Amino acid sequence: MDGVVRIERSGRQAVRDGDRLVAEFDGYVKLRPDGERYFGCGERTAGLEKTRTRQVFWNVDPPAGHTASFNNLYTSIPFVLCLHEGRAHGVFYDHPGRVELDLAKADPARVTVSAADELEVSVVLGPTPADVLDRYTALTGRTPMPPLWALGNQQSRWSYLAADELRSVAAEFRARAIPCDVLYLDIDHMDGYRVFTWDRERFPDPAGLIAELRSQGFRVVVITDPGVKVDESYSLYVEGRDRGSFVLTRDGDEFQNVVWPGVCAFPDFTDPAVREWWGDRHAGLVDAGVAGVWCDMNEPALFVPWHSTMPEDAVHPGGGRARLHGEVHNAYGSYMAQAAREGLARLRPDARPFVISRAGYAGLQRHALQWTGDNSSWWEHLWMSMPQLQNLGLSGIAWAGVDVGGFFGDCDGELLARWTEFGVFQPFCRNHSAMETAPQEPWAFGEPWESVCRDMLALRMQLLPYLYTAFEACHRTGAPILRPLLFDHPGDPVTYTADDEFLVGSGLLVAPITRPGVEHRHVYLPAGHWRQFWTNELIEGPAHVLAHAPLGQPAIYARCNTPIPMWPVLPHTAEIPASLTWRVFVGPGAGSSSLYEDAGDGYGPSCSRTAHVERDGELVRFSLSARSGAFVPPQRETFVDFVGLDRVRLEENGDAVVIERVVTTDD
Ligand code: MIG
Repeated sequence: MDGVVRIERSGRQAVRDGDRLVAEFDGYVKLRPDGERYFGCGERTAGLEKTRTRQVFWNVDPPAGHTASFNNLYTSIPFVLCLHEGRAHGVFYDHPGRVELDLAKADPARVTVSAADELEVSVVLGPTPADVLDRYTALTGRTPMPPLWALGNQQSRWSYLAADELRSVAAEFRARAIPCDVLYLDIDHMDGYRVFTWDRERFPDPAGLIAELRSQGFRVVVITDPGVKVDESYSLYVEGRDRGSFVLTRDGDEFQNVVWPGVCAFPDFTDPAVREWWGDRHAGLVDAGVAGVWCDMNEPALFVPWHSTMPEDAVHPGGGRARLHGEVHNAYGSYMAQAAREGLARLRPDARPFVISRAGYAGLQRHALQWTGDNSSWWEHLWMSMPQLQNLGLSGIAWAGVDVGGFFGDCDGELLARWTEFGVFQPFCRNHSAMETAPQEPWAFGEPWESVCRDMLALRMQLLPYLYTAFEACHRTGAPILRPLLFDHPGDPVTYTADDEFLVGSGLLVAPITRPGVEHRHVYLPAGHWRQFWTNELIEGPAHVLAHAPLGQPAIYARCNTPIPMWPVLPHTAEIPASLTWRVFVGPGAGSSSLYEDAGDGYGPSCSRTAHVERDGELVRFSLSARSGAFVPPQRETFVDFVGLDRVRLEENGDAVVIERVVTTDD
């Protein structure tokens, strides 16, 4: 593949990009030039930078309370983004079994890899991080375009226990005017935890309930687990056994272990025929109107011993080429997500599938979004979410999010409010919490916290055209949506450690507060002109600033002259916005951004436009290119909001428009 260079198992090898030396290898040992720095490595609890660390790639369901000392969690993406003298390249250590990397920890001059079985090592050329991600996702797969509703706010709980409880959660969102698009049903909606079934006492009429919620603008997503209850009266088990669809022990018996339903068998998702069977078994959920599925426990997680996974000598018959579990372990979760996605695509061909997965391997982004599992309602975990998502984004998993408010432990009002200030900028924005913890819906702690959550979720709704456009760019080029500053500023080493702030697209920089009782924090603004989102204060980067971020006004900075397309606040995404506003933070120089639109689901036509802003002395010129593409957005008013100056209604019909304004302020 273009721009991807395979490394040989032995011998000296120099990787070049034209005349430039990119990397040198001695077999699979990467020779580290002085000053080279490492990032990526997927889902990690510690900071952004991975230089001089050891990384383990082996999917587990880790014990509660992930700390910085945890290494491997639920997914494994053995991909390293390397930066040296402002230029980037990637190294992909492709093997779905256990992989360990020593990123110049043992020896500052070497990066070494160990893996039990054959692996393929490839260098992905840059020279920018954007080039690397483009090539890496061309190799491992792109994030599909999500349905628009999946960008809306989502609410979950382990568990909403009955139909009426779900109805009342839905009613609270609408009564309190807090935007929400999606509600979740966790494992208690099932009959004795049997996947693809319903507990008919708690949910007597799933289709009726889902239709009713749909009429109020909610979609319903349900959980699925890989463990299939061993039960002669459960058709999924009997079918799977009779078809030989389950993983075996080394002696050829059905491999069994305990999960939620009791003793279970586990589908061999490495077998395409098993994936097809499993995918088709989503028919009942689809018929009931379920909008998407949530694949949990797919490391796979087992209860005996507690928090263990499948033994490495379990056998995946694989539909022909049998493999030991140890050889394919990290891919098990991806294969389950693939089965779900392909099943949903077959069952509902006109809709974009929605699959969320906890476990997976490099390339998971083709099949599912990833949420980062069981975090805790701790300030430390709010902080941790930032590098975690930034590293996932640098590893191809751009569509991701952590449980807003934290999963384990009791959240409180201030933590939820601050977490929501951060959470609305996640590509996947879902509040979820564990059984027996304090309720954590946006209104759970009363005022002033509820209003902060409402305002922030309203801001997310306003930003959806901007976010959707970033998703489309990601889908096309692999560019992360929530990204570290270094993605856009690789020549600035200060950004390499700035992991408690991040960019959303390239137009917005967000620096959340992650400590209680604190209203100020340090923010680094890289080169360029920035404006404080709430006060419009102009700051020229690079600069270290002390941001004042009282509750409800998190530190957000807009890159000047990068117009942000915004909607009015809607209760959910099925409502048609009556207007589109280009919010322009005017500053010296020029800039541009774009707007991508389509029907929000399906595979029909799309359209896009580019907005360009230029400041020329006292004049600021805003120009919008003609609409290109066949999609025609619904009738609406268009405004240009020159923040701090003037809000103008734009007469336009899809043709190119230019407007000019005189800037009266000094800055
Ligand atoms: O053993 O389905 O990470 O989000 O609520 C726990 C119950 C199983 C773990 C998931 C979590 C979910 C929970 N699950």
